[in-house]
Amino acid sequence: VSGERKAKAERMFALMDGFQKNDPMSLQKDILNHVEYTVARSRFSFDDFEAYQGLSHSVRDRLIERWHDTQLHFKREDPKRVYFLSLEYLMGRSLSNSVINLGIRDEYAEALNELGFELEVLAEQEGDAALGNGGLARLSACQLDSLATLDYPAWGYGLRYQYGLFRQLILDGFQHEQPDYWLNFGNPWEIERVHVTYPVKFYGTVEEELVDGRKSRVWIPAETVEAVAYDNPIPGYGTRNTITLRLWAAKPSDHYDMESYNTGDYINAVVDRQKAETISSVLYPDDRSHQGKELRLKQQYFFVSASTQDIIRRFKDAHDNFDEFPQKVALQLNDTHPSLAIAEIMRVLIDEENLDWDRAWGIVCKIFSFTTHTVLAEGLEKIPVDLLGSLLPRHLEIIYDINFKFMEDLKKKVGLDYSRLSRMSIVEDGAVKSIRSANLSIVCSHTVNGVSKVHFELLKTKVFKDFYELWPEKFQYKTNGVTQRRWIVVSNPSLCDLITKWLGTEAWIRNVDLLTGLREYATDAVLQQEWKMVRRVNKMRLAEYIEVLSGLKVSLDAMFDVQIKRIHEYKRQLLNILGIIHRYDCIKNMNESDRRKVVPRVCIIGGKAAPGYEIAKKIIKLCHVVADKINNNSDIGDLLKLVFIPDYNVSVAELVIPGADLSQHLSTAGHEASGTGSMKFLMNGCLLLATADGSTVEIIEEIGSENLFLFGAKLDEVPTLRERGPNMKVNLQFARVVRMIRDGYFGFQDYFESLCDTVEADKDFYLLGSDFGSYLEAQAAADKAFVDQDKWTEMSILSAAGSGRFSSDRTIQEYAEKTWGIEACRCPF
Ligand code: Z2T
Repeated sequence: VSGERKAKAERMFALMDGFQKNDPMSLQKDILNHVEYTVARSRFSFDDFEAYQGLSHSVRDRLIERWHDTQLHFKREDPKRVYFLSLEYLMGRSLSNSVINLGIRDEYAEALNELGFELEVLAEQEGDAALGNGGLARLSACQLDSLATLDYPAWGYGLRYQYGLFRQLILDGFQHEQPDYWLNFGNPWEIERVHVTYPVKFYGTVEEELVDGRKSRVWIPAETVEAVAYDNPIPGYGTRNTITLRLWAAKPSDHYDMESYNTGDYINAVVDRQKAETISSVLYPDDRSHQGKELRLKQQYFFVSASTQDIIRRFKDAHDNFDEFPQKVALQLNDTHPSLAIAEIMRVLIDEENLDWDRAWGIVCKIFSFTTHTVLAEGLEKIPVDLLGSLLPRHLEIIYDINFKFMEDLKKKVGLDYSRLSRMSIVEDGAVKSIRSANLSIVCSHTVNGVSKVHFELLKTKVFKDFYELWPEKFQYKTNGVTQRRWIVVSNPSLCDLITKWLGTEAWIRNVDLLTGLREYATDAVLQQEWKMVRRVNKMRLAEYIEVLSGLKVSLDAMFDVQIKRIHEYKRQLLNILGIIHRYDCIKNMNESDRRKVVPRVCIIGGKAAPGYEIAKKIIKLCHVVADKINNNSDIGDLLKLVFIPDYNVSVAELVIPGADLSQHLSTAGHEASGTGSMKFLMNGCLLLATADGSTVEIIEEIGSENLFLFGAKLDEVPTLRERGPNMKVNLQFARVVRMIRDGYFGFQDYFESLCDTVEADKDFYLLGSDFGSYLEAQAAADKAFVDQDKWTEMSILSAAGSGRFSSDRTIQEYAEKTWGIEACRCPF
């Protein structure tokens, strides 16, 4: 048999042309073939979108080739693997990133030119894959890029939502949500795996049964849904390694509810079956707190069950003793969203693989690591016990058992300190009895990671204080990072070329620490000149975008001042807008000679509000009414403009970030766990105006406080400022701008009342009032610095030069070494 198989393999190999060729001529042929046969358009007549389709299929072929080789290599080597479990990924577009990571961008660009197309133009045809909300989801995408680039044997698992994050439509200044049915135009970057499917079960009961003379608990589920795998190849840069992001879609199961077929109600039975697909149909658009929704819980378990079945199947392909599981498998929980995986692995090991509790528990405790992304209490997930008990009765039992044993252990260690015991319990006995996902994750993981130094301090002293005191060795942090491939090479090609030219090497694209080499040229007049040119061209692109969006013409000499991120009270977009109103008010009251000294600004704000978050939606409307007032005032002219960029997403970020002079990161100290937007701006040489929160504290360690504009209350001042209550010395300027809104200066007087209430002296939880003075000072310092363009450029160069530590390559390497215990497994060329 083996001789026969070998002969067959040789015959197959002979039929292959060898590897795909990447010279421009072969690429052209290939693109045209895909236009003709895959897209089924005539090669003599196709438009930009069809050209994009042909092109992306040709790129896809090249991805698949490397992906096969990588997967085969992993299989042969059988290294310890890491499985990254995340309910959200914000991948954005794939075309440019893929051709760059494959190392054939120039070849494709040349091939397309001869066909009369431009790579950059075709890349714009692609829609964003927006299967996530914000920072957490984009972080997952950056980390996949680093996992592939650093040759780690890694898999990403996620859900293939049919509707990604809603599109934001602004009508009359109000946010409206539109469904993002992103698969409408096809998705060339995924490979449907019709044979990689797993049944996922729900509901039913748990019964006591005798199995081999032993009493055991058996779950008898009532409903089955099928999970189908869609594989998305993730290419590394400067390596052949191409890893997998496997996304699950829900399909009706073949064994679904056979009974109703015999009752004669065929049509309704089919319609009912189809409901299975709703599980993976839509992404929840709240970036914090999803509380107690059955569909959400179903999504989480559907995801967890399919992924763990796949992981266990892969393990069993090569091993038959589960005690080896921890040597071969690391499971990373991206926040608590996939934390049901803990109970699921326990259940499979005990109920299906017949391990006893202690052996199963010993394994589970060695494989899970958990990263938490928030400091806000409302960000901590809770699952109502009633809901869990009805959807997953056996899992609830297992979680109760874990908790029982944990509580018994804890009593031995801390005694009968009931308030502590109840704080640490996995089960919360409140008005609604519920499971605390974070407690479950901490108890069952070997490592708990924070996402920045500040976040780590807060975890130890506040959020998870009790747990830290019990298990200090479990707690670590890995400062977040972003991938320089997407955030410089893809999105800012001219800066990329400039950096390569001055460093004399492209090596920084894989080793971003080399960027420090720019420091010695920070005052070099030639570099400064070239740096300014690159920045100006990027500002021009952004200005064109703004004009197309809003009809507004903005001056390239103005400072482009940007705040883009999800809209949240703690992120304080309101502080930004109040600052803009103040600036407007000042300019209006100036005499001619003072006006000449004003540094012109274009203020740019963008971001989505969760659909049910009323205050956030009011902030968006406020931004629009203020913009109307300012932009249409001839007294103000080019001195101040305000633009709201609608439908902020990854591809908009790629355009906006390279064109920003100044970016704002205004969270009240102690509220932004990390913040990764600031890192992208930093890499692109944009200066930051920020509070001492999250990642900013570590950015200062790298570039020095003289190279950014820091303001606001410090972490340790926040509690006292809050306790002090109504501030007696309310900042007069602050009171004045809030009053302007209250008095109806911008219209919509009643509508903004509740928004203004949130910052009244006795309610101002996020301390806008107390930080306002210091905010204005920082803004004035930024104005002053901008006047000296050479100095500004030096600061800009030093920002980019100091951004190396904020590469996700560094983050992932730390995870691999200190948390997962995995090693690189590089596919030979
Ligand atoms: C999210 O994007 C973040 C935290 C969450 O906590 C949820 C979501 Cl959707 C549950 C963000 C943090 O706010 C941000 O500071 C951090 O940089 C990012 O995660 C990645 O760690």
